[in-house]
Amino acid sequence: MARPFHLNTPLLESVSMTQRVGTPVFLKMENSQPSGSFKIRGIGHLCQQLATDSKGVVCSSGGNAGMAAAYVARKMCVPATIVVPSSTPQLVVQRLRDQGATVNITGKVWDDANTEALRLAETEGLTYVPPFDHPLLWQGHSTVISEVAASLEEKPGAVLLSVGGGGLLCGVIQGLKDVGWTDVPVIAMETVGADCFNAAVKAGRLVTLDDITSEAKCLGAKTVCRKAFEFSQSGEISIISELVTDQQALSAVETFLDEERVLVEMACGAALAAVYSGLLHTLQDEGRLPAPLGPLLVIVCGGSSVDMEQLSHLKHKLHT
Ligand code: PLV
Repeated sequence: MARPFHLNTPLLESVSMTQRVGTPVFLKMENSQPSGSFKIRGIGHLCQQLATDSKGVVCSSGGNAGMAAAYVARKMCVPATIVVPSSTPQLVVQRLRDQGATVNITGKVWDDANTEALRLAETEGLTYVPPFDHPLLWQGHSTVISEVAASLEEKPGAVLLSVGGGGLLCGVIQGLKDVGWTDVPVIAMETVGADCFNAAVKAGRLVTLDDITSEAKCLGAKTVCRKAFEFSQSGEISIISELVTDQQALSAVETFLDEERVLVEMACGAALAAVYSGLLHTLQDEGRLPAPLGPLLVIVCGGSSVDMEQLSHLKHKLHT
């Protein structure tokens, strides 16, 4: 089998988060992947399976799936077209171009960009790379858990992650099943206004949001993938779906920068906010999470849609 494009990322114990949560907290540092996020695990795997003889790949993205597709395509010497919505910050467009990709800006939200990517795949004969809805992506993402299982001595008490279209969630659940950790609950975080998974869980069916009103644009799919919804219904693994505000997600990004010296984007801040906002304690008080909780595994999903300028722009916009 070809060598994967992703790296085995560091698993760091966070002293400050451990103090806050009162249980050991381990950070899986997916921000240190070559493309800046976990997305390269699934997209690298998918492209190795589907794009070896491709005349080009086309990926619709809020940013990070595109970064992964552009990186992988460059390594495979295949041209990449990345379709992003107009909400994508200029800094991401530039970073995609720096990876050698052609950037196509279409529509207002990811769903619009995806329609265009599917059209291009059809008319130009390009290989379509979905950002979150494909079994090969989930298989690639599942390696994040097998890596943890190989290095963490104790089974985690819970896994904390962010949900956009649900690809990471599906991959983590697959990984938990692969290593036999099916009794480990997953805390699935979204922001208000990019909450397609939470809406589906509440309604008991797939829900398409009218619009994406959150600034966490990389969580901004209007409909979660069917597999993620099915996992929430099957009860094979307990999934706790929770929301934070944009302000909480942004403030988590800042606290993480101060305390861990790592800059991540708001999509990742949504998961981190569960620690900093005290949500985990609330879940324990409500009996929805065990107390005491074993080690908490946080998937630090990362993201490239952030720099100091973007951070101050968001602070200004959200009045934090
Ligand atoms: N971002 C996707 C989907 O956007 C993208 O195209 O990049 N954390 C970060 C930093 C992300 O970029 C994403 C997804 C997620 C978390 C959520 O992952 P998902 O979509 O697999 O649930 C619209």
